[in-house]
Amino acid sequence: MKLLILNGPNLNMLGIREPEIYGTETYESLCRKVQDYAAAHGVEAELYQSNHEGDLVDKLQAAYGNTDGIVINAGAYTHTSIALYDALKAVGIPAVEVHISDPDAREPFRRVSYLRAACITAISGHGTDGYLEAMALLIGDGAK
Ligand code: CA2
Repeated sequence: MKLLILNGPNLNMLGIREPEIYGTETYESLCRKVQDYAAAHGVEAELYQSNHEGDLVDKLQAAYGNTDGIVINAGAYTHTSIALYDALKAVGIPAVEVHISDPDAREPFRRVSYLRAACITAISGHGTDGYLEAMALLIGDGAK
């Protein structure tokens, strides 16, 4: 089984600023955590981060036909991107939306997600553990 873990703009800044919102873990340690979890569950995980909307669309399209599940934290594009919604619908791969913080408890403009309707579910406010919860859901073993 192959999973794509897609991260959008500014998530490469994890652990560098705003630790009160996003915690102290860096993007590199998130990658390690995801890879360790994948190895422990016998699945392949590819991680990709981009600050560019079109790159994220390209990566989703490239997953078509070779990927079994997608974990997507599209960052601020969550709240703006019809292109990412269309790409998720186009590839038709089961996807889970993840947010480290709880966008619903923050500024009103974060309460809209364009991606939610193209995903099985959304996991928010569980820190980086949310990525593992999303992987567990896609793997189907309910493990954490
Ligand atoms: O809570 C999340 O995971 C978000 O997707 C993060 C996005 C934000 O726009 C969404 O509303 C919620 C922002 C990612 C920015 O990450 C930073 C990390 C460290 C320092 C500054 C930004």
